[in-house]
Amino acid sequence: MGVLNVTPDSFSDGGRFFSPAAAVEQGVRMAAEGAAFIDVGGESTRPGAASVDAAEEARRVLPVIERLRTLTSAVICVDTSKPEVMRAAAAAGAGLINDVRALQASDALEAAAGSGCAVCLMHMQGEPRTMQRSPHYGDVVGEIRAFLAGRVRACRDAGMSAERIAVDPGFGFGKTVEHNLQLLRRLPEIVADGPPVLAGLSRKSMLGTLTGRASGERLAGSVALAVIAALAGARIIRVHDVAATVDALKVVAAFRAC
Ligand code: 9MG
Repeated sequence: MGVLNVTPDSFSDGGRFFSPAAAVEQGVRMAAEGAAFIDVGGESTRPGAASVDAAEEARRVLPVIERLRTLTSAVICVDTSKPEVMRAAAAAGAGLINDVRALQASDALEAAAGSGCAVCLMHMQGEPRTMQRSPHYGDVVGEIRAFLAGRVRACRDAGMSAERIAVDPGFGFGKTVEHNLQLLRRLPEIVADGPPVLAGLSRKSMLGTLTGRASGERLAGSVALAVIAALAGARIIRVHDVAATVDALKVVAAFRAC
């Protein structure tokens, strides 16, 4: 899954793809590099980012989704928590709703269920603005598994078939580096719960801690984390650097097949 931030302020590529033309070009490039999904977001979820209303978010993402839908065969995803944006994005051709709030906003579950889209339900402790202040868990893996199971149940109760649902432990969303590493090591337990698992680790701040590198210099670390996540059973890897990750995942696939 290629990351396409149509925002002025995302943590690693803020502003680069803010114009629709630049965003579409980048989406087409990522699809050509092998991305099966393009995740289009109009509001940054980095700690401290400004919030955006639904009308502005829709204004940013809808033209990009509509255009990419006609130019690539990749599934176009909308990265949003807002029901209005979910409905409009589905009408514009999005096939997957990626919600870092796991459809907990008012009316989001109904909007997603009625859209016909697949969904990705992510775990987050707290809210983006404050989530990294003092994340705390008794048992990080157990708590996240229980949360995701509850959200999958809510989606099933709202009428979604199991094939429409993926889950994501939410690396970096209200987690310390130690939490992230524990989640990665014990990812097979989350995979064993059933729904396909998405892992988003690309360029995240844990790599700053582990390597000392700035966000634009984290390619090697991001690919290493993608390989670990894939070997642990993650089915979708959300990344900024598609070409390098696809090469690495081809190696993983060959290794697993032999
Ligand atoms: C929008 N977004 C930013 N990071 C993410 C992650 O790790 N997973 C998912 N599903 N979405 C994310």
